[in-house]
Amino acid sequence: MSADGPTALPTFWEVEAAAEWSSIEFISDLHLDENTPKTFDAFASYLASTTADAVFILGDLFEVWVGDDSRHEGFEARCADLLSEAASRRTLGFMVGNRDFLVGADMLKACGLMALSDPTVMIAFGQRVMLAHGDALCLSDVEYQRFRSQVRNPAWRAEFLSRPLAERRKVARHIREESERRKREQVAGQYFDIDTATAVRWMHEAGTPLLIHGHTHMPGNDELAPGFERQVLSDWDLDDAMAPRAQALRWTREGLERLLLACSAA
Ligand SMILES: [Mn+2]
Repeated sequence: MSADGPTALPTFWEVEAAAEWSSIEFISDLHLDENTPKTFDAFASYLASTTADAVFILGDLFEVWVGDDSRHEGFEARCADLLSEAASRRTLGFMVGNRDFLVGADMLKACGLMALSDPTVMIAFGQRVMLAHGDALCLSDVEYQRFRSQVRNPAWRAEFLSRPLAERRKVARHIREESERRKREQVAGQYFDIDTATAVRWMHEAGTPLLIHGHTHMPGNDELAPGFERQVLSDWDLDDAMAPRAQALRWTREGLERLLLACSAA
C-alpha cells in the first residue's frame, strides 16, 4: 500500500482552544451557492447572533469553490464579506470539504479565517476531540475515493487553478451534474457512511474518544466502539420548504449540545 493509501494514518494536527473560551460551535455542509438565498441568510443571522467564542466550519461551507480568485465577484464576494466581518468579532475556523477543497491560503488570509487540517485534534475543556469533514473516511465509496486522490494531488490542483476562471466554473458545473446523476442512480436507502474500523483506529492513535464530522448529511450520534463516540453534524438547507434543517453542535465545559436552528416543517 502506498504511503497515501487509505490504510495510511493521517497527521493529527492539534489545535488548542484559548483559555478564555467558554463555548465552541461546529457547523458543516451548508453547501452555499447563489441558488440557496435562505440558507445564506440563515448563516448570516447565525454568525450575527451566536454567543460562541469560536465557530469551526468542518467542510462544505460552499457548494463549489473554483479558486480563491473567485472571491472578488458575485456570490463568492458576498460570502467573503460575510466571513471577514464575522471573523473580526470571533475566531472562525475553516476546514475544507469535498466540494470546497480548493479554498486556499489566499481566501483564508483575506477573510481572517483560521485554517484547520483534516483531521484536526481540538483540545478544549480538558478533552481531546477529533474534527474531520468525513469524506476521507467513506472508504466504501470507491469511485469517490479515486476522484478524491486525483483532485487532491498538488499537480492537478496547480493545473486546474491555472485555467481561466470562466473555464473552471464550467468544469465545476460539469462535475456537479455528474454527481447529481450518480445520486439519482443510487438505490434508495443506500448511502455511504464512514468506515468504522478506520475511524476507531484514527481515534485510538490520536488519543481521542470523540469524533465530530459532517459530510454524510445523517445528523446524530452513536458509539463506534466501546469508548469511541461520534457526532455527525447536520447539513443546512433552508431553501427546501418541505424539510428545512440547520443545526450547530455546541461544546462547553458541560458537554455537547445540539442547537436546532431550524427543524422540519410540520
Ligand atoms: Mn461533503
